[in-house]
Amino acid sequence: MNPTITAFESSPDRGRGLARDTRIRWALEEVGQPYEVRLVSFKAMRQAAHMALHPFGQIPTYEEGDLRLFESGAIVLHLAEHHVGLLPDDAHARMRAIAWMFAALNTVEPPILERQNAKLLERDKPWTEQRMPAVEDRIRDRLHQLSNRLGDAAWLEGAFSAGDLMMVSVLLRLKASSDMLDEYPNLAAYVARGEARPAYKRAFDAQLAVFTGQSSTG
Ligand SMILES: N[C@@H](CCC(=O)N[C@@H](CS)C(=O)NCC(=O)O)C(=O)O
Repeated sequence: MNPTITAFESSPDRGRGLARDTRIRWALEEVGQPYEVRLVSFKAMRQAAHMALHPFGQIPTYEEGDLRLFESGAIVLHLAEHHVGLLPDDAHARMRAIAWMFAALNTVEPPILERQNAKLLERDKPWTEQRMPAVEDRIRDRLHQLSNRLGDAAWLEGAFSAGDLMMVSVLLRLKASSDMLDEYPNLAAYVARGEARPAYKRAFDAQLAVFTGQSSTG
């Protein structure tokens, strides 16, 4: 039986790939694991059946046999641990790739989300315009440091890993709403390399198909 993930029935980003089911689909595509998708409405996300799967009433979730998971990082890590292709064999290299997953979610994504929330949820507040330069500087600090670390390498730790999958996913959120990434050509190229991966393209197309109504296979 294939694993089942949840995704928005009606994605607020209109299929631009920013909802976090995209990163799960991408990981599934990278490892060649077919999957099912259960689409959920905002109403259903708050109902008991979904809340039992996800304590915060969000997507994505992941069901495989009697395993139930939430949090995109935990789901991608589970997939990477149980399939070949997203984590190196060497124990230290493997942990470094996992550290990059945490860095993406815990160090790079928060300032990007702060900006997004300010733009989307607080744009009418008097303080938003005033504090935006500081919010964007916090993103630039992280981009600058990440850019220095990546240098002219293709990926963060040797071969493409779950760490890159997560970092590219997080940077795509910034790319969708700002030109800031273009200030760091090696990061812009890094993200483009991620987007060019056939597995990413399949994942993107599958989530877009939910919005356009075209059939897709997971
Ligand atoms: N930290 C969680 C965040 C999950 C999350 O924010 N999901 C969004 C979609 S990308 C969601 O369900 N938003 C609707 C809501 O919070 O009501 C993860 O990485 O899975």
